[in-house]
Amino acid sequence: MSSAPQRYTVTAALPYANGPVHIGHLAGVYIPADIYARYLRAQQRDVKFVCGSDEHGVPITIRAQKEGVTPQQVVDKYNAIIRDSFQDFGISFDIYSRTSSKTHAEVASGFFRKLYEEGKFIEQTSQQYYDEKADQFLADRYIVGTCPNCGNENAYGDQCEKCGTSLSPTELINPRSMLSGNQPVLRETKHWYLPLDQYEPWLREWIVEGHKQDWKANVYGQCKSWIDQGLQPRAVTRDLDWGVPVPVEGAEGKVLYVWFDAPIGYISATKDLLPDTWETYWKDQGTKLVHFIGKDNIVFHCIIFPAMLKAHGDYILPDNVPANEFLNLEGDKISTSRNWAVWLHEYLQDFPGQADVLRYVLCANAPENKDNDFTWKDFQARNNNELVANLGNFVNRAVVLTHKFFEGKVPAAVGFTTEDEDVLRLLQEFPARIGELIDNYRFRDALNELMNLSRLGNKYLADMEPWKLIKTDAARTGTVLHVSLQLAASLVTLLEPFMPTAAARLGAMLNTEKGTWPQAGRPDLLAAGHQLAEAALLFTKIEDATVEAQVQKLLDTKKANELAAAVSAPAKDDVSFEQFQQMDLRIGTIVAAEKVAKTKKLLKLSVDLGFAEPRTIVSGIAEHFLPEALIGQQVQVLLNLAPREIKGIQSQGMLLMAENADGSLSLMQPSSPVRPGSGVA
Ligand code: B3M
Ligand code: ZN
Repeated sequence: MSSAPQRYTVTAALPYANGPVHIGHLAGVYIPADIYARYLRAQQRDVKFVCGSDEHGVPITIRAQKEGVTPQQVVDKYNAIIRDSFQDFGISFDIYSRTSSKTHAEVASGFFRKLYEEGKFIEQTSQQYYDEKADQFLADRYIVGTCPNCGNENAYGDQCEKCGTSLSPTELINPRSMLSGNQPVLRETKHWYLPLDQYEPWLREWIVEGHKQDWKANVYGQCKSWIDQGLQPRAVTRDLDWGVPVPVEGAEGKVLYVWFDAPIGYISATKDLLPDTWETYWKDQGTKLVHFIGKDNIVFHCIIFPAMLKAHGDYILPDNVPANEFLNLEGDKISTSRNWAVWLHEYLQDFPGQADVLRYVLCANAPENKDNDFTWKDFQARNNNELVANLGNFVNRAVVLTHKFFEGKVPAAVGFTTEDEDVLRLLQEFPARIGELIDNYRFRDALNELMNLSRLGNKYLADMEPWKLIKTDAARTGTVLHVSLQLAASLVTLLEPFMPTAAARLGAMLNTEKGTWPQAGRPDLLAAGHQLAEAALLFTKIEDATVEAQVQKLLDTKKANELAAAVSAPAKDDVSFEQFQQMDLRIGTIVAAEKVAKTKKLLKLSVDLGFAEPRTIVSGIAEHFLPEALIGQQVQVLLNLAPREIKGIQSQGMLLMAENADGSLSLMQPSSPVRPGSGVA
């Protein structure tokens, strides 16, 4: 791009107000979007950063049903939680709106009506799934079944979350209702469709030919494969009672499809923010529109919403949609239903005041081009080795030494050596280099460059050794600290998009404010004689015990999930009392145990059952118990199981074990020892 756009509209996906937000949301969408918006502001560009809660659709009504409350109560509750989390993590929206707002209802129905009146929809009556027990049509997520593409048994009626394919309910194999679990029936209903097939040639030209170079490969690839598969008309209305009512005659009981109204939410949020001038941010060709989203939203933002905007005719189109891939947690897919997540509000309870550390780690490890894994070990290592040992250490040394040797006043520079000049020259290159990476949505690389600046500072201090130099040359020491403090002052501005709180604290320490992006990198940001404030640590070390507690929390979650998932095996057929009495159940004491050679699972046991000789029993428990740990233990035995030969050994009976959900085994023992051979009845 040759010249900068006149203004920017930056959007971040509207989170469903059906649950709190977690690190996956932050890493995928909100941190990159926030870095971008803050950077543009530092460049003094005209930018509006808009977001809000997505409060319609089946995700909300299903949650309400689960919690036994109304949809309105659900969205009120989670909108507040989400809004607070974003604020606590410094996500600097110019507005955080809600799709339940009055403005949104007007904008969304106005949008629909215009398309309706201009004949841009097709009206179609079709057979759709209906739950006769619940007396309701089953839209989108009310219907689950097997994905025809990947075999996932819990694919939704609108999308398979496993493979990302967008589906229509009738494509599901073995469909079942989320409301009753029943198999639904087909019933006739009328809906309005956006004929995406008609937009296919245009989409091909706009994306496949027009954005091959500048859209991320993961985004471009998904779009191309969509278009190559051929686009179908897509219903934009639903039989539901929660949402924006369809504003035309004969549409009673129908609402706009949530994916029709939600992206319009970006427009209504802008209108809420700027009632008089919002249109320039959506209709003026000088505006650059950028959508930050996760990869599961690509089709909606790159194909469907642009087709809606195009059909409408008045709007600009997204210039870029820098979608991220997914962040996993400790090797497993993040999942709300399995509680496999680090929730933002919980993180802040455990790490108060450390939002920036998470911002840093999630950006440094962002799933920009492929799925990535968050681990607590990596979190700790990045904090301790990068934030504390590199960035924190550099600014701390510069400020502390200035206090120690120069009463906290920036010393004057008295003649630069080539080393000083090199550092100052390199410093001046950083803003443009970091900025270019951000302009190209390469936030990880940009952050790494930023850290290179403090690495440069650390190396300079280590080479110059001002703590030694002071003994022989105070003036030269002053120059070294002068140079170091210029680097630190630049960091106030350059750090701000990534870690706004740390940047503000650094600014307070240096008694200076952040400047504009182009000003950063100047070698004279702090004048000689400028008084610094007290030194304070920007970051603190995270101890092993702290992250181990987080890992333990996840292990507990895993255990709880396994137990919850374990359903008791169905009961077997009845037996008569006589049949039961035929079984000779006894308590025995294990007197010898050894592994059966060349097997993994088998132990050969000698069990004292009160007879003259112990009985030999072969049991498949070698993976669960050490032989020596079994000796002396009492166990329950089925004595009269017909003898069998196992690996050449006569086994005369069977040990009875309790089997846990996770497959582990426990011995069945009397609560106090009994005489070997005692009967069980
Ligand atoms: N609420 C889906 C999601 O939270 C959806 C995004 C809407 S963006 C217009 O992933
Ligand atoms: Zn699938």
